[in-house]
Amino acid sequence: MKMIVAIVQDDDTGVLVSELMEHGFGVTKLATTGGFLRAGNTTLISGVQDEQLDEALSIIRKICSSREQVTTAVASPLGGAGSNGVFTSYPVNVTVGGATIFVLEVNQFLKV
Ligand code: 2BA
Repeated sequence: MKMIVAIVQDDDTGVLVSELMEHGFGVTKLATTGGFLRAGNTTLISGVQDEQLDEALSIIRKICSSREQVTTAVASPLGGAGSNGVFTSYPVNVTVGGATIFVLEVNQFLKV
C-alpha cells in the first residue's frame, strides 16, 4: 500500500476530491500554508493499493497540471491613480495549478 501526499492549489481541490472519490479513492483534505509564499494551499492524503497508484496519480496530473491562464491586469493612468487619466486593462498570461506529490510506502494500515 502507498500513501499519496499531494499539495495542490486551493482552486483545484474541489474538482480533484470529487474525481478521486468517484474513482473509489479515500481522501483526507487538510488546509495548509506554503512556507515560501505563506499563502494557503491544500494537502490531500490518500491511501491506495499499489496497483491503484498510477490511476490516482494520473487523476491528480489531469486536474492539477500547471497551465497558462489569461487574466486581466489594470494599469494606472499616467500621473497616478489620483489624476484624471483613464485606467486601462490588458490581458496577461499567468501560470496556475501544479501539484507537489510525495508517494510513501505504508507499513501498516489499521482502523480500530
Ligand atoms: P512549488 O514548488 O510548486 O511548491 C508548492 C507548494 O508545495 C509549496 O508552497 C509548499 O507548500 C509545498 N512544497 C513544495 N516542495 C515541498 C517540499 N520539498 N516539502 C514540503 N512541501 C513542499 P510554497 O512554499 O509557498 O512555495 C510556492 C512556490 O514558490 C513553489 O512552488 C516554488 O515555485 C516557489 N518557491 C518555493 N521555495 C522557494 C525558494 N526557496 N526560492 C524560490 N522560489 C521558491
